[in-house]
Amino acid sequence: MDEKAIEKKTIFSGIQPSGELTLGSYLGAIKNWVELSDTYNCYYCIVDMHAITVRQNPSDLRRRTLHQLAQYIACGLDPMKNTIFIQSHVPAHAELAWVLNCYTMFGELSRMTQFKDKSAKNADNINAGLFTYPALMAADILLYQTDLVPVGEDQKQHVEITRDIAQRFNGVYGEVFRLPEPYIPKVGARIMSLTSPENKMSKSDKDPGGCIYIMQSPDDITRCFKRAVTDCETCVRFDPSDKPGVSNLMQIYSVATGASFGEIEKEFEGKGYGDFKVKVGESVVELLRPIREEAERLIADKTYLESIYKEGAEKASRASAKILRKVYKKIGFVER
Ligand code: AQP
Repeated sequence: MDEKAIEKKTIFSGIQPSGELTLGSYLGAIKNWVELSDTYNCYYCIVDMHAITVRQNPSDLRRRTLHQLAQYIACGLDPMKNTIFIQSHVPAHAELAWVLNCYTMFGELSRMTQFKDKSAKNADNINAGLFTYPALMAADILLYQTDLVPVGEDQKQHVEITRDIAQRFNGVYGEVFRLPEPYIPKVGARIMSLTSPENKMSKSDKDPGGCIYIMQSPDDITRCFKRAVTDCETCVRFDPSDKPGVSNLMQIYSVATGASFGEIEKEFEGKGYGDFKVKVGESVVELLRPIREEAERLIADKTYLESIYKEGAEKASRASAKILRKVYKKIGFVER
């Protein structure tokens, strides 16, 4: 690592391979990660251990994990500049998570929105991992002395509980962990489903029309946008509470083209939603085309992907070993 990298602030973020990456994963997370790569010392993880809080088919999970790595790189994350790795390859995550479990309160876990949402969706499998995942997430973040965690609006609560756990631990043992801050993008922070715009666009959504996937064909993308839910007016105006469907499409168009909401309203003044939806679809097709093509090329190159995730795991293991050793010493474990 060069000296400049040591001085840079640290960023950690991750995505679960719980489904194919969506336009929401790209605009709400990865696109911003790429922009942060030059300024920060970045750890970008594929959090496969989080994914198993919901039952996964093993071969799908393995395939999606590798595809996700290829898509990270295809989206512009340079493995030479960033540490890109698979969570289960760095055992320190599981080790610190167990310790932090013992500093996390039942009451605060019960208040987590994601636990409530996921246990409602998976009523037949409300397992302990689904409940205690915030301790694993806190471990992910705190292991690297992270300064900033780029997340979508919905994930802010996770950074808050991480800070609470870190503060509790520091309160007992002194300044061990750095307190991270959430870093939320202004636009793209919450991309909604195209068919039910009151819900977030989610990888594990059962409604295929609501989601746009990074690897989806241009024809499918165009079709999904043509069917996107709008409202009974014909006016393209940004108003998320009154016009959630149109506002979501405007947000997507804005991130895809760089146009402001004012410019978009002007562009579609007096035109119907038909034109608008076609234009948004076209912008997304062009945005995703180079990413899909590059990801397809990388997916075919298994040796390259293996070299990246092995090197990433080595770098992440080296970086996290120090803090784990310190934690074990502080709590009174005998040194190995
Ligand atoms: N629709 C979205 N809009 C903005 N940001 C989003 N993110 C995900 N969906 C959107 C951001 O991506 C990061 C990683 O998320 P994750 O995969 O670890 O978990 P998630 O938020 O639970 O994503 P999904 O797609 O909804 O997964 P499932 O369906 O498995 O629960 C986060 O920074 C998130 O904000």
